[in-house]
Amino acid sequence: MKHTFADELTRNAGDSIDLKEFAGGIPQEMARFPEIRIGPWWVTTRQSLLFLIPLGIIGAIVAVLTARFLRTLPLIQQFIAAYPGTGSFAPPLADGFPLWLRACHWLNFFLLLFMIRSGIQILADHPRLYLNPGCTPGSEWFRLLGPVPLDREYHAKEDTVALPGWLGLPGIRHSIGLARWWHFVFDTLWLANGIAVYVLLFSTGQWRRIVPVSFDVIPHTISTAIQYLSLDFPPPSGWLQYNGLQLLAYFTTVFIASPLALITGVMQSPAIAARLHLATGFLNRQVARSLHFLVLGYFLLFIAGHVVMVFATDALNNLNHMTRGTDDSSWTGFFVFALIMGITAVAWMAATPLTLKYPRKIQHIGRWIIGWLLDGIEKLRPVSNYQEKDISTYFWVNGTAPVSDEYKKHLAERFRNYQLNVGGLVAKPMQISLAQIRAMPHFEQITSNYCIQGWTGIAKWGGIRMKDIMALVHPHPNARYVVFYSFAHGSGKGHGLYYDAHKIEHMQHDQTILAYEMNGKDLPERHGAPLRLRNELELGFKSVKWVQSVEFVESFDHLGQGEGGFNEDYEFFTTRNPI
Ligand SMILES: Nc1nc2c(c(=O)[nH]1)N[C@H]1C(S)=C(S)[C@@H](COP(=O)(O)O)O[C@H]1N2
Ligand SMILES: [Mo]
Repeated sequence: MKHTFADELTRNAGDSIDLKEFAGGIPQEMARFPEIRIGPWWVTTRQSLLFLIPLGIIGAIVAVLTARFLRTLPLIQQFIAAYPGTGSFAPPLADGFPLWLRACHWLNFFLLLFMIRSGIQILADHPRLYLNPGCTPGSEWFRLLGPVPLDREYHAKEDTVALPGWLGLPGIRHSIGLARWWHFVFDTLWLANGIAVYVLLFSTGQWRRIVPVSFDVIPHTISTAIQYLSLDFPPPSGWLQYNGLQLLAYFTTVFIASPLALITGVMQSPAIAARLHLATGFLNRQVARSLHFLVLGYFLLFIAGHVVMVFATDALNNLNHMTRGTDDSSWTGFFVFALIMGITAVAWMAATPLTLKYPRKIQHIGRWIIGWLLDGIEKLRPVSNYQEKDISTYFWVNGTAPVSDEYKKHLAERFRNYQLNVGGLVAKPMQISLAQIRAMPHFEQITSNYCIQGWTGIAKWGGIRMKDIMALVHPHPNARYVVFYSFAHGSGKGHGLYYDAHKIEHMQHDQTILAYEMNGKDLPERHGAPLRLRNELELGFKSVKWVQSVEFVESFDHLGQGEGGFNEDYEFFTTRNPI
């Protein structure tokens, strides 16, 4: 080999974030207020969601006036007398709120806050929501910035937005790597808490609070809704049984919205989608992202309504229920609540500054907590192959093309003198020309690229299997990872080459290929000519473009910052990316 590629990676570049360099030094452009597309296609307009404010106010006034009018009607009065709110659908419990329930409730609240903040940050990395798997510009139904410029090559990283640091976690542009650690670690804790709640609900009888056992829940719910809306509330009953509206709100939150959040989250995983064939149709990642976002909307509405009702109806009593587990109206519960809020506020304010100050720690703590989970999902085998008709018309681009003279020369010569280096822990290191590569067995696959940022695109890739390369070079038994080095530099100044390490097991999969064709034509420069990797189990960023060298190694600790790839080193991404 001419030189070692490891030398072209910067060592000891530090573990901090310098905004002038981070993510290529993109300026901190803020997100716009959300815009949605409304109307059928011939009159489609984009409207800022601000229109919901006057609409909400008018709607609320109309609803209250209607409910008040209804309550003057004898028929409705009889109905409310017959169905006051509580009934046989929820027989009263023997006791109030046990300690486990109160503890799980507050833990759930705490975890949700950080899941929501990091979740919005993840959205800000590709702040558009679509229903089609190709993410065609202009087809998004929701966005946090203006239209995609179509008159020039536009990179997905330019399509990120910043958020205020108190809202997003950690706020700055393209901080998705760090946001994902928060999101996934807190998701996992939330899931564990949720499983505990399910088990305890059903083993203690507390499930009767929130699961209706008879259909009279429906008239009681209608009745309670009219009573609340008329601002003449039904009598409080929450200590031993909830009224219909409360019960259904909690039931929806615990048994519908929460599982839906989990399912629509997991459906966005490249590994699971590549295993279950989810890239097209109604289960595609863009539908999952959209639903995941709508579940967030539900949670925000629920939290707002829940908090308003706690305070609008016998607040001190409610706070004692959920803090001390007593049914009285002393101020003690309020003070316990204030303490919980104080702790939460401190954590809230500290999360962004600490994340920006110690990003490497966040990455390592996150990996320590959930690394095993990612490792497990990575054991799946990709099997999905889509059809020609599924190929996306537009395909987003990420990463800046190589600027080296060497690459430019190859490009000008149409890669006639290009040679792929394959070396490291192998019995027969090789340099293989593109002509030799083209003479090897050719495979095609139509698969979806899952960018970490959220976009997807389906393309037909043609090339050679990595396992055929391995059969030629004979890796040593101690080779555990395969490192792909690009001709291109990563986005930060002086950070060296773009590279990424893959598990050697993944190189044995039939769908792990080095592609030199895209959609039946020579691979275009912007998509990685002359060769790019496709590992269908992993997020897009691991599929290195403009590959110049492949190295078999036992460990990647000595490469770059030792995290397993350019984005792992400088953008604090996960090394394992099946999700
Ligand atoms: N050398 C190099 N390879 C790269 C990148 C890059 O920045 N540099 N970006 C990655 C990312 S983030 C994604 S999602 C895919 C996108 O592939 P595409 O640009 O062909 O759509 O390429 C990956 N390969
Ligand atoms: Mo990506």
